[in-house]
Amino acid sequence: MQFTPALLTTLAGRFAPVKTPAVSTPPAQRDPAVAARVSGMLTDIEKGGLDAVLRYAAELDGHDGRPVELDAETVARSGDRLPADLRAAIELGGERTRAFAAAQREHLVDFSTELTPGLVVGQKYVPVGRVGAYLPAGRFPLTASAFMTVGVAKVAGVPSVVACTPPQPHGGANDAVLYAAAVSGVDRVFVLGGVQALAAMAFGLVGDGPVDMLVGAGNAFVAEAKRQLFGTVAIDLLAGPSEVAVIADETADPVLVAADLLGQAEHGPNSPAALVTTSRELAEAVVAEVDRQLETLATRDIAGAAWRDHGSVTWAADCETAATLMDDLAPEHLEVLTADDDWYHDRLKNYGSLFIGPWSTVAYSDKGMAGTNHTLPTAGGAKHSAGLSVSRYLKPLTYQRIAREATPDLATAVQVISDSEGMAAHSATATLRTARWR
Ligand code: HSO
Ligand code: ZN
Repeated sequence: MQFTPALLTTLAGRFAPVKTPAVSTPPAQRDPAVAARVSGMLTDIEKGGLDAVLRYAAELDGHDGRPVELDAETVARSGDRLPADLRAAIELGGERTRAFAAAQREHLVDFSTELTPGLVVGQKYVPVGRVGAYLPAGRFPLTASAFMTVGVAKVAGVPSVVACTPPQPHGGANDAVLYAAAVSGVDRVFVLGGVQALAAMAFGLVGDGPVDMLVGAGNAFVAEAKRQLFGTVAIDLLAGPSEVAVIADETADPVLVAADLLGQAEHGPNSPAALVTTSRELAEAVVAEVDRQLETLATRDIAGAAWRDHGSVTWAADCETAATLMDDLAPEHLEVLTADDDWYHDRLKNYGSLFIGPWSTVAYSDKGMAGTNHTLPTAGGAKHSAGLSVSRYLKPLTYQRIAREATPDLATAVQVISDSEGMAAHSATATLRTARWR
């Protein structure tokens, strides 16, 4: 996350860097080597079918020849293999995510309206038919991902939701990920990882037929596979390294601010974390506090590298400058800890999801307990897109029911435009109706 140079010129004198990232260029979003490798794999799999999928699974993930589909019993009973408190937490997250998605669904209403006498047009929401969810389980399993992808698709009414999740060292799936998928209502689960998993779902080599949409985050290869399959299928979004940003003033607690910055820096060494603050004292306190917390953090190797290379602290002269800077970053997650959080809520335009006040922390949403979706745009994508939500699985299909009485209004204008374009057949569809209406 870096500020646009032109913006910084405009704001000259109204901001000052307090801690800058050690790495000044953002990590490459499109690595040609990754793109070429993924393209080769997709072509192989499209030609070679399931055999090619299994060959890649053996080569890359040590697949041992067992069936890749888990039987329904293994999925349904996955919770039995978990500690009771984890099982309960997963059930709670699944239910919260479902409840928020259901509330969103209620606000998507079918409607029709009569634009002019006899011209009735409308829209109705219809779910896509088949969704393929990728449930990552790499460095960290990200248990809640299934709520966001599988669970929300089910709330939208998607009839078939299949999931792929990479094999663990024992050859099977991660049980917590599996149970999250089970409580989310998954229809079928396959133990397949990476590009071969996405290709298998997109080409219909596993599941109930080719999926219409691929969702879920993964590593750079998974993101590249989604990019290349886009068009053949729809995708949710292309997620890069997870990000966090915080706007804080002199009323914020530096201990909480530092903890929340490290909370996402932990995702990986490329994860950006940015603080913009109107208080120089808070800026200094947070820089010191991050270093202090890193000393004892179990994941300090990752979070510390991320903070050093991609962490930033910026002082802003006033709240308007802070908001302008933050809208330029357009972070995936944004926390506001200030004396006037509502002002920021009104003013800010670019973020994946907003966390208002010191009691709202990103991890609550990350783990599904806030109910909101954690599949959110990164790398500035919040300037043009929102995160995954129930609406993404629903197509607003339009229709028109036009009565005889509306003919003069429509046909004459359509005839004139069609004739001016030289499109005689279009024109005829209108003139024929005018003749019959008379
Ligand atoms: N921050 C990730 C989601 C997540 N983090 C789940 C931890 N668990 C993408 O928003
Ligand atoms: Zn996270």
